[in-house]
Amino acid sequence: MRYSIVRFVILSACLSLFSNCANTPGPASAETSLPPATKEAPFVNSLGMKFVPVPGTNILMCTTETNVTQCGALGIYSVHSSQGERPGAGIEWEQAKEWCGKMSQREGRRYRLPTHAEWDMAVGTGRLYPWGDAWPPPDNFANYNGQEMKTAIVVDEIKGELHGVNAATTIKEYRDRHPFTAPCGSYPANELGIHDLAGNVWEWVNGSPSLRGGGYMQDATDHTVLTSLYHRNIVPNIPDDTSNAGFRVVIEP
Ligand SMILES: [Ca+2]
Repeated sequence: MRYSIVRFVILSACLSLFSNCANTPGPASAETSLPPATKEAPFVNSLGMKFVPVPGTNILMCTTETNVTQCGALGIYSVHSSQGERPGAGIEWEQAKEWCGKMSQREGRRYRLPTHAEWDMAVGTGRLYPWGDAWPPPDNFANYNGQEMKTAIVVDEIKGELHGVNAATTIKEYRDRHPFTAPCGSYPANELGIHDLAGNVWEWVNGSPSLRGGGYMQDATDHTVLTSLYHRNIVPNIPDDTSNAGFRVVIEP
C-alpha cells in the first residue's frame, strides 16, 4: 500500500512536469522557419549559395557576395558579363532588391538585403577595421587597391578598354593579388565563416540605398572609408559611381 502511494506521487509529479512543459510557450513560429545552418554545415540554396547564422541576429547570411552567375540566374545582369565566379558589379539598389523578390518567389523563403545592424554584427563591431585596429591591413586580407595596382594593366570591364591603373593612392605596404574584382571567396573567411565583407565590391543594405564594406578600388585616400562601421549613403538624384556596387543577401524567418 505504502509502495503504491509513493508510486502515485511520483507518477503525479511526472504528469505535472510534462503538463508544465507542454504549456510552456515555445519559440515563436517565425523563429523556427529558418532552415538549419551552422558555420560548419551551412544551408545551401537552389543556386548553391551558402548561408550561416550571425550571432545577435535572427537571419542567415550568405557567405559570399552574389556572383555574376547567381545574378544572371534571376535576370539581373552585371557589368562582368563573362566572369561567373566574380561578384556582380554595377548593380543598382533596386536591382538587388528585385533579385531578392524573385528568389523569395522561387524558393518560398524570405530573401532580402541585410540591415545595417545585421551587417555590423557580421563584420564585428569590436575592432576599428575588419582586420583589427592597426593600419595597414595584413597582405591578402581582402581585395582593396594595393600595390598590385602599380603594375597592373587591366581591362575596364565597364568600358571594354585596356588601360593602366592610376596607382597614385594605392595602399602602401599592402598587396592582395587582384587588381580588379576577385572571384567571390578568394580571401579568408572571418570568424563566422563569411567572406569579402571587406573589399571586392561595395554591398547594398536594406532600408535605404547605402553601401558597406569598400571595394577593390578602395585606396588609402581616406582610412575612414575602410573602418568596419562606415556607411556610404547614396543620395537620390545626385550622380554617384556605383559601377563597383554589388550585394549579398540574407534569409529571414
Ligand atoms: Ca586589389
